[in-house]
Amino acid sequence: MKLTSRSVSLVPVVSTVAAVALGATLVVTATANAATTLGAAAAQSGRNFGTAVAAQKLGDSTYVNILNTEFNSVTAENEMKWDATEPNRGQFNYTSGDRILNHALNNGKQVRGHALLWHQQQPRWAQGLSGSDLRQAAINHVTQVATHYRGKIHSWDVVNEAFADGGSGGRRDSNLQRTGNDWIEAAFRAARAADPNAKLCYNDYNTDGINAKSTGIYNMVRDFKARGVPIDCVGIQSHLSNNAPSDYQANLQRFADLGVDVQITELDISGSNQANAFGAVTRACMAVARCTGITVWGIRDTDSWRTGENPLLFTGSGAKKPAYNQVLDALNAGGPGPTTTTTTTTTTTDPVPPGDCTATVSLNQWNGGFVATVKVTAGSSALRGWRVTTTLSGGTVTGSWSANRSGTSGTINWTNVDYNADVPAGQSTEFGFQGSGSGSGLNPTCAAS
Ligand code: 9MR
Repeated sequence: MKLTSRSVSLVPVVSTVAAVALGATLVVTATANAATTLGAAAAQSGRNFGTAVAAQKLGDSTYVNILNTEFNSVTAENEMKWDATEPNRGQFNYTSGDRILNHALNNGKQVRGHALLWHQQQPRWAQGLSGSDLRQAAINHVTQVATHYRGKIHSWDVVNEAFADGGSGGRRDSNLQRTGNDWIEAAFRAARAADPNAKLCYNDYNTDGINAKSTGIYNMVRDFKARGVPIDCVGIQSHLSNNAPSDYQANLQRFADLGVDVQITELDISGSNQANAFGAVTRACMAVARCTGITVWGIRDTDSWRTGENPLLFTGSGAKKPAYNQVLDALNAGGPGPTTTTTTTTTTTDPVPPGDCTATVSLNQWNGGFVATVKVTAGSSALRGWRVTTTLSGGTVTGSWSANRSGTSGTINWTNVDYNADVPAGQSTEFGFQGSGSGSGLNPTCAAS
């Protein structure tokens, strides 16, 4: 017998470790301990503290020193956006995004991916598209970029800023919105299929308190959870002036209560009350067990997009500001950490004859295109390879992931790739594909191979 378990990152100071039994949940309680950097202080409760990073600043030694010392998470400020990663349709450029990613990973930091779909910073070619052509291009973009970064991104902002400001609580008009209200869930399904281990977030601004916009998003997340649309986290950007709203913590908590993580994703605060406000925001996150991290939107005041407002934690010359000390103290004061869980799975190394399997499909169809996610589930014994057959009545497959395929229309055979051949008894793996036209009639069947 061999035991396999998913890796789990434990907080450095552990006071209580519950006994672990097969199939049990490991609950780790963290005790706060005075740490001297933001990242280390946040890590005491299992959280991260990150910053937005601009690739062109990675040659600036003051910048890089602070980055490497203080932060344990990194978000690319612009380099993973649509205009940067797909400047021409179907031609991808990951040079700057990879530079940030590699710097982060080589220095032991997590990476937040930002942002797969957004109405801003679209390449010119996408701005000129509409309808099913745009939908197809957008879903392909999600699939390609999430596949490129597969396994390396902690959390993706899958969709950014899709809700309207003001009192409507509804969606913002945009070329993406005009492809149909289901564009957000189509994006989340495609992202999940392309990178099953990344946490998938919806990210927005002016959502810091309980207001019409944040309530619109809250209702969408509740609906997604109810219908099984894959969503793991909500990003509250938190571009603030002087104060967080008084119901900031309550707003974080109501999202957490839906069963998603909450992340503060783009924090910056202008005004004379800046230091206190930074402290208050940090304490609010620490008080919400599922508030798993805080990212500030730049390192020094001179790095900020809010020119002249000095809304960050370090001065232009790299000195720590009073706001820095408030944040550090709040992180060190602790709070309920995110509950750390691990799932322990038993497999056997004994030779097992190939078992039966079943395949089910989840189809996301819109006018002119579709994304299909196929779940392959092993029967009473493990699979050592599998083959799924689908039949498309009319559509054409234009892209696929996590499986080899025999063709693009009619009856298609799909076989495992190297990393998903082995499926333990009773467990599942997924592959997916997108296409133009109708995805109806797929009727997947599965056989061990
Ligand atoms: O900080 C980013 C700035 O360098 C870009 O010019 C700008 C383009 O729209 O985007 C800024 O970052 C935004 C982020 O991607 C999404 N939320 C709002 C941020 C500030 O505008």
